Amino acid sequence: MAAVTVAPHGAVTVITVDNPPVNALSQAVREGIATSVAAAEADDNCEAIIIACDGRTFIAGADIKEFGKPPLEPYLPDVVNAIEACDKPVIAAIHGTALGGGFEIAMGCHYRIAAKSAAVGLPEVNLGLLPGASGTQRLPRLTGVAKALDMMLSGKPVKAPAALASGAIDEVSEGDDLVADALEFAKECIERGPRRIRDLTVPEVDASVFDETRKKIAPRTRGLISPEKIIQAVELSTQVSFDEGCAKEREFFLECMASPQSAGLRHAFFAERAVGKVPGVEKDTPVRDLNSVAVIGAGTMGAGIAYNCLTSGMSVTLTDNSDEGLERGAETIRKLYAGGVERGKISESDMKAGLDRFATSQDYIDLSEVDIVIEAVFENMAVKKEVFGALDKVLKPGAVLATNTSTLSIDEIASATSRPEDVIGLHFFSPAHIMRLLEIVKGADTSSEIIATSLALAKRLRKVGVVVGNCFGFVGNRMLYSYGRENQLLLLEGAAPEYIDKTLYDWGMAMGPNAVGDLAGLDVGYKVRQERTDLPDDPRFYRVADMLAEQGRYGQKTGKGMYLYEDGSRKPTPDPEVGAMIQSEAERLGVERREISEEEIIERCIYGLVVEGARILEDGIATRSSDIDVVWINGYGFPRHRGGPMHYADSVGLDKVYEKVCEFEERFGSTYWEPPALLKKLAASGGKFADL
Ligand code: 3H9
Repeated sequence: MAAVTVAPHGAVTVITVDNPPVNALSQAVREGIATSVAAAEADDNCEAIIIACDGRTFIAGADIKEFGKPPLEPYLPDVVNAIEACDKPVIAAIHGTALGGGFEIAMGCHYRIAAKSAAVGLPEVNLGLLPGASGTQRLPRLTGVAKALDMMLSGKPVKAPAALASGAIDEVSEGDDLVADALEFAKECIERGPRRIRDLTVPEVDASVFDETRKKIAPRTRGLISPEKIIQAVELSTQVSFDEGCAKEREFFLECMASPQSAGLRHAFFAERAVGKVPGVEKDTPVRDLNSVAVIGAGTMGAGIAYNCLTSGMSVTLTDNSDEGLERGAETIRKLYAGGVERGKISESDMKAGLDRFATSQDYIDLSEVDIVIEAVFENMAVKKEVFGALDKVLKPGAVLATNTSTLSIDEIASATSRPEDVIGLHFFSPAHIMRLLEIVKGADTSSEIIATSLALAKRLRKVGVVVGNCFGFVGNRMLYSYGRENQLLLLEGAAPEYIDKTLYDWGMAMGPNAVGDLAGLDVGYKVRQERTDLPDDPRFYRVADMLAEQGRYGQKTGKGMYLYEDGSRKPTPDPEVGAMIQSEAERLGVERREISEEEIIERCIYGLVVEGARILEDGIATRSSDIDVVWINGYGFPRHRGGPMHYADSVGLDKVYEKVCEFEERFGSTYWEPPALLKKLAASGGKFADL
């Protein structure tokens, strides 16, 4: 089937793109559009041209799979320019989403009509790029600078009615038949003749808008190249000719495309789409209907999960073993809703409908008809087994039994029930209604139907679900132990908490590990370590965190932990007392203190992650290395533009990583740094984790 087909409709030629799944601009599509437009232009019977798409969407952009490979003619900017140069009116008929190069094709057209449900956008920034087919020069001419900057820097698509109001499109189709409406609109366009965006001037704007925008976006674009390039390109649209602006845009685009940042972001894009493909879980695996959920445990996590389910349209029963706990949980949910309404994220009526679907109970008997339970009680095996044993007695057949444990064995929890095939881990990350990651932990007996159902639930909750195997800490927390271990050792060896935090923050982590510890509560990890029987025989292991927890310094919640938090503030202030405590503990343990470079901090913490990630792959706990990347980007604040720890290691080169790990083994011993066989093998063969 040809990717582009042509059909005459009286005096109008309709060019239709059909390149599933999202009509990306592959070479065949570019060529098909270019030759079809040229043929229609040469056709004496044709008075106007419509470019439309089959399938679920208008063109969703350049074909990202072609990026990084040698470019093939015809190039997209040339195709867009050829459309615009056509002497017959060309109209884009947009349904679904016209994104990136797709919207640039639409802006090459002389007119744009969109279905009411459609959206247009330039999301290249999410891939570390800027629009590269003259979008930075055309959009400001259509909408003005401020709107254009907003669309390109946020990457967010704009719905048809708002796009119409801003001038990005010319007409909204209210009916069910977009092409029929486009044919009608074409009559008007024939009267008006071609309207070329290149001939428009950018509306006047105060030049200060560019610096103001830089300041506004700085906190969320830390270390990124492409947002600055977008601002520069749009600024040029107000200063130089259209063609000069396009030439500069091309230069910026190629620079961004060649950057490791764009490679990391593109990797993250495909990695997040690969997680849905789980070996043994076929596409047609039946998925259970989940409309009602019971959340067991009304603490911060339980309330967050309940709120997340409510805002996704489910009915929720929250349970707790104390009246007080239940009331606190319900209050948290009411406050989250009120906050959402105040910020304009939720309407009053959605809040009311959500709270109408919300109930509390202290009796498991009330849960007999729910479709799924998510347990979020205290992290203790005996308690969890008791809860699951009791739930097993009351839940209807077919109900999903999920635990939010962050470390404990799913199989042991499942053993407390008569239906281990229905038991699964759903590991949410705090705050549960915000963090995008859902680690889906399959036990030895978990059925593929329950895994498929959990993946569908993740989507419904607007999360990325990653299916992982059952071991202590699964993927995320198992690796966190290695990362945290190196942080803790570095503290004893002489690096101050704020120095380590700043170094890793500047490298791109959302927060430094010591600030994270204080936020999560140092008592939490302390209690988990107390329960573990498999920890290394090393008095330095998490010694600083244990020492602080033993002194009741739990972090933000007690006003002091690794840092001080004065007068209820959440801003960490270095505490000289902690410095002195660490120093005397290091002396007691005979740890030599020294100057530590930023490079060493980064290499020890990040390669600590990579080494554990390689072991996780060896053990078959993660399906593919990119799944590990998705876990760390979405659950642990790993910089997305570095593509996740395994992609980062691939980009450094596994031979170099291996060499460094061997050096650390020499310096610090084999307990933590013995290179995994997989790393050694890949390093020797010039391979990558991504090739596995
Ligand atoms: C660009 O255009 C640069 C230009 O300015 C200049 C060039 C010179 N290419 O997300 P889904 C695949 S940069 C190739 O699950 P949804 C995706 O991998 C581009 N493949 O569906 C998946 O494959 P699989 C600017 C693509 O309905 C399948 O399609 N455009 C592309 O949830 C379904 O994807 C963008 O950044 C692509 N461009 O969401 C848009 N897009 O089934 C990126 C998707 O094998 N795309 N695939 O796993 C999206 O945002 C969403 O895919 C979309 C649909 C909203 C379109």
